[in-house]
Amino acid sequence: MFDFFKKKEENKIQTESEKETDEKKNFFSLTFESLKKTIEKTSESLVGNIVQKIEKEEEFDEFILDDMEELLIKADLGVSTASFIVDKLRKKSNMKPSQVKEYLQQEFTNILNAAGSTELNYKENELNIYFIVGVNGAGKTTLIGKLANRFRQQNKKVLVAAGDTFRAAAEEQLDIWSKRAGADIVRNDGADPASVVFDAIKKAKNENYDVILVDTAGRLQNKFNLMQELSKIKSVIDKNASEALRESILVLDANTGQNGLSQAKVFTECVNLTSVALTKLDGSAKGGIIISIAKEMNLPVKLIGVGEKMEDLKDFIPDDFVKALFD
Ligand SMILES: Nc1nc2c(ncn2[C@@H]2O[C@H](COP(=O)(O)OP(=O)(O)O)[C@@H](O)[C@H]2O)c(=O)[nH]1
Ligand SMILES: [Mg+2]
Repeated sequence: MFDFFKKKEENKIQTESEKETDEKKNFFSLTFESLKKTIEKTSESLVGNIVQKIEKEEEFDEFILDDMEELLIKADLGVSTASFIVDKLRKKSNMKPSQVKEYLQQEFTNILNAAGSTELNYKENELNIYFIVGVNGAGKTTLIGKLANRFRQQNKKVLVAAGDTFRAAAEEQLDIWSKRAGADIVRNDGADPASVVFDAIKKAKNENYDVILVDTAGRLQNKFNLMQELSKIKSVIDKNASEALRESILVLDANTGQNGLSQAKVFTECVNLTSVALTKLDGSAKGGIIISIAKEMNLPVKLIGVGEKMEDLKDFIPDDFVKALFD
């Protein structure tokens, strides 16, 4: 009798903590159903089309393997990742086309896991600096607004550094996002971005901030200047906050696919990137790029943008992503 009640009590506690996990999941990561919906089109091009076509064949011959490689490239996996996957398959002489789905699922999982932990770096009671880079329009400023909101929800003290000083409108936009999120901002219209970051570090240290989010410009038209600007910001952080935890995030628009990826390679030259945030995954058919980023840039995708609203930033969880792709 007593045991019975005890058990019931335990069950109740478990259910409440499960509920809490679910609520957290809604805020930080997508539920399985919404993830499935978000990557519906990607799943169709990356899995549906390929599996449907290959699965019904008798044996893997060169013709079918070539076909499969082409379909993978079309689904934005990129030439080198597609041929890596197909070459490996070519060597597995006992594999049948009916197993193509399991094979792809396993390969995608392996590639994503090999790119490293997808958890956003954060250290309690330290200064955490997020250095956000990427081409114009990729979604940097929006990402900063969403990240500011996320850290504020966790009661962190957040400072935003307006390092895109080229367009006044850019700082205005950042100002609006920061206020909405309840974060403070350091801006100095028209000033050198590196000096804005310098001021932000000083303020953050004096006033005990937990987080600095550094916004930057992304004008690829003047590549040399942009790279110099970013290198300068990087050395300001190196010199003035070497002890801070740093995450350097490349922001990529999912819809730009392979083209975006090759553009983005210039950023690896001057910023020590630690991760990628893939934006505009909502409705995109080109989400296959995630596999390509992991394989070719050897960087984990840590965050995904799934809409224009403040809460539309989610953690990227490889196992969930692959499961939803193949479901
Ligand atoms: N649908 C969708 N739109 C987004 C997402 N992230 C950013 N955007 C939109 O993309 C456009 C460019 O974003 P912005 O942050 O200004 O890019 P930046 O030039 O890199 O700073 C804006 O219209 C944003 O609303 C996303 O995850 N989903
Ligand atoms: Mg911007």
